[in-house]
Amino acid sequence: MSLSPDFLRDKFKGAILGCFLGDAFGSGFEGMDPEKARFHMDDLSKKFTRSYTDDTDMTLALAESMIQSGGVNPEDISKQFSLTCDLTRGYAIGTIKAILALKAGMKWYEVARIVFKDGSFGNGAAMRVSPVGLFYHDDLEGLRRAAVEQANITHVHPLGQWGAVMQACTVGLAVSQDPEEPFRKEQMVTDLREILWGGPIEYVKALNKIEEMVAQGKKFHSREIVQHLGNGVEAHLSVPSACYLALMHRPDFCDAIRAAISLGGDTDTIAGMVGAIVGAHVGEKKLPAEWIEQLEDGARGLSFAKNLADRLFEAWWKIHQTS
Ligand code: F2R
Ligand code: MG
Ligand code: MG
Repeated sequence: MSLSPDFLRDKFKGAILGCFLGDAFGSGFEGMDPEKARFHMDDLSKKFTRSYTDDTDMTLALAESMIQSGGVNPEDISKQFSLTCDLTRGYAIGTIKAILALKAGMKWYEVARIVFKDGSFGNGAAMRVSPVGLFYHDDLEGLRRAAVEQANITHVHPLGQWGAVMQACTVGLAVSQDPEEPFRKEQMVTDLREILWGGPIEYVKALNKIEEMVAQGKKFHSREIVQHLGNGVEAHLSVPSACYLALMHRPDFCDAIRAAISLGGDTDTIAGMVGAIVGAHVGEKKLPAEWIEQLEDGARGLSFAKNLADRLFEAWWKIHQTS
């Protein structure tokens, strides 16, 4: 499959804005139980400025560093985190402490066990990883390495690392797919299984469950999705749900985000991950304009994010034109 450079650029923008949209529209529901989240679903059609949280904040920081470095460089990423991450944007404790330590001058390889001695299995490394999925979409082995390397700054627990691998890979596979061609969900699960080979059993079990659910051909109710795949802040209880929802609901972006929010729990993060995957599949032009116009602008808002996605594509293109 060969996609035109213009379409690939549109897909890079689709993934970054898709994450921004899912995060900003999902954040008002974070921590609700599924029934309450579904009850408030009409709030999505109200119009007001929607702010982003840590999910987008870290995604933008990671993309910025990758543009500067031409790929993943943990030392540079940690500098970027300490420079631009805004800890007032709903960060969780493990990542807050790691970034504060970076700001205080500790090295990137010293900060990931400050709060949790075995490392964090939160979904923080997965929620920010879409730039890796974009940049390495044509090199899945490189993608796996890069996803773990960027995770290691804050999330050295295998569940945290491999959650980032699963999310990055799903974004990467979505970039490579032509949305005009028939979408083979089963093939996507097979590809994911291959890349997650050797990882924690939790992801193998989740993929088996996703395969079983996909094979039934119906869209499961949110209650069943939570029961089978989770809606938590833990990477292994949120990344599989995001992956399943994106597989089942693409190419309808709004439908996919609504389904993610209706799970309750970690809604900004699951919707952000779903948004990145579906956005990578369909591209920016297919994202809902009436939702995009509600996103906050300003120093690191909508215009900044669009420009950054463009520059990430340029950085990728520069390497691929000359290789
Ligand atoms: N922080 C939140 N939500 C809280 C409410 C925010 C509020 N609305 C506000 O505005 O202030 N959301 C964000 O955090 C999640 C990503 O978390 P991350 O970056 O992985 O952080 P952390 O602390 O490393 O892990 C999250 C929690 O998971 C549990 N945990 C992780 N590893 C553990 C271990 N080894 N042992 C025990 N527990 C572990 C802890 O409860 C961590 O705090 C996203 O939802 C993002 O949106
Ligand atoms: Mg958040
Ligand atoms: Mg969250």
